[in-house]
Amino acid sequence: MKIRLIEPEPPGMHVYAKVLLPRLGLPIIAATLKARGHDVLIYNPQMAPIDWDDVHGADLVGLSSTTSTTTAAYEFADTLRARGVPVVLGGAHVTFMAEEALEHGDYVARGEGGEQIMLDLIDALEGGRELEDVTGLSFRRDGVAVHNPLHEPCADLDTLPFPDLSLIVGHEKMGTQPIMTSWGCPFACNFCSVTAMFGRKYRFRSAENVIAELKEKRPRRIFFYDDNFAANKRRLKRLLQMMIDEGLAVPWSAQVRADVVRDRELLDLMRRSGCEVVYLGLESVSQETLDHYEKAQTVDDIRQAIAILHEYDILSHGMFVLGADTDNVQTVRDTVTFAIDNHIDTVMLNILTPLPGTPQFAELDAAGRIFDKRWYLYDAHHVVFKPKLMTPYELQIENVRGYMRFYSLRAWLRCMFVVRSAQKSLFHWWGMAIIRRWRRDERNKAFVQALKRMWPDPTVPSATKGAAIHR
Ligand code: B12
Ligand code: SF4
Repeated sequence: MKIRLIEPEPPGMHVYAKVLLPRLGLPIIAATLKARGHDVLIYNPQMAPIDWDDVHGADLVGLSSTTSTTTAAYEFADTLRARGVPVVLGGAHVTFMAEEALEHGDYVARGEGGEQIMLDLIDALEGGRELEDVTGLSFRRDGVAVHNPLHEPCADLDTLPFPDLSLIVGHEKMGTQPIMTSWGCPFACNFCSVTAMFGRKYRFRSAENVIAELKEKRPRRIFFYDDNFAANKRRLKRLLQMMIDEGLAVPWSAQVRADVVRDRELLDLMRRSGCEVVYLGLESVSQETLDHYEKAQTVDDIRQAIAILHEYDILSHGMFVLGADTDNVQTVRDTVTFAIDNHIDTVMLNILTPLPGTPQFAELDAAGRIFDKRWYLYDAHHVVFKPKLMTPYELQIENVRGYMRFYSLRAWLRCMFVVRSAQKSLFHWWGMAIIRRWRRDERNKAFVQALKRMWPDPTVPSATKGAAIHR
């Protein structure tokens, strides 16, 4: 069968807008389908334009999206369906919004196990089984939505094929190789959809299996996609030691929690195996907010983590989430001051974004506090809900001001001439450019003005005021 897979481009200007990092769902699916003899290619418009003539000739098109890219995925699905090309949608957003997705695609793959769902769906389309027997699939039968039970979580990740990135058209442009060594996360932060999607049970590939992938791909630089790379420190130490022993140590980065610094032996191995940057889910510098997010982390943990990482010459990228019910304007300002004072190397000041499938979404939606459901705005750069202790407009402008303050010209000059770190200077330059372009963008200007019109008076508690912009 001729199958084409597409991951739409993220909308608008974003810190990660130009980062060539595909999600690994489609490359795993593509590897599986290719092994069964199917003609399969992946389009990722960030790497190369979509060849629509090619896609229109496919027997089946698979679209993968997150919440912010789902608007584009739906547009593609509408066009393809109008031409009679069968479409299946998958990914985190449609898993939790299957009824909505069925208005655009013929089928929806929910949860994990996308590779098996595709094989079973193809079998069903070829008459080998009923659609009702495709685990994890949603579809319409006589106009009525049918949601089959979900797949069991994959018990042995070593059984999955290595993601085949070479099937992405334009993959040669990728400098950093994405590698995922574990799925799921033992924590349960209430704004995060990882545990709803992949569960709280932390599952990992064997070190041998990861080493085999590294030997096959020989990456020059790695981004370990794990949600929490150091959730099991013993297994990570073994993996890193093997990377060193096998001559596979290359510059790498990964997402970890602040608690990674509690183990000096691990930090030493991280550095020796090539760790350059860690992405720290710091979330907040207000203890009240950290507790509200159920983060199981203290402000002191954060302070200590950054200082210790610097001792090991590892850059820290601090990811914050702003806009909790316990946050006010001052909290946002304090966060930026904290980041500057503690020399966090780079930051992301994510605006709290209620992602479908999370407890946060359920709570805010039930309270009628989500005023904008244009999904392309769900990129953590736009306020789409009513915060409790400030207006949406205040949160939005404080966020932009916070970025401007952190990524200031003065800070960049300091990186260049005082800290003298080429890498840090480059990241700062990038941060400065992005936030300025974000502000200049006409759609963003209009969005901010609309918030200002709706919530002109900051003294009125926002959770009780304002109507929906768009549904
Ligand atoms: C790597 C990563 C990134 C990278 C690259 C992301 C990219 N290209 O989109 C970077 C760092 C750039 C990034 C940025 C962001 N990310 Co991110 N990211 C991830 C991460 C850690 C791994 C993605 C991955 O490869 N997963 C592994 C593969 C196997 O999973 P998968 O692609 O979902 O595929 C499985 C199923 O979904 C299904 N499937 C998927 N597609 C399809 C299609 C078909 C046809 C079928 C049948 C099945 C199927 O099959 C697969 C399993 O078998 C995930 C967390 C996670 N564990 O997934 C978050 C995640 C995707 N990110 C998320 C978010 C919110 C963001 C940001 C908006 C905010 C932020 N955290 O900075 C930005 C957005 C950037 C932008 N420009 O839009 C959310 C998305 C949730 C949602 N509902 O949309 C996630 C799930 C994490 C979370 N906190 O909940 N991210
Ligand atoms: S934010 Fe990070 S630590 Fe919290 S549940 Fe999500 S992946 Fe786990």
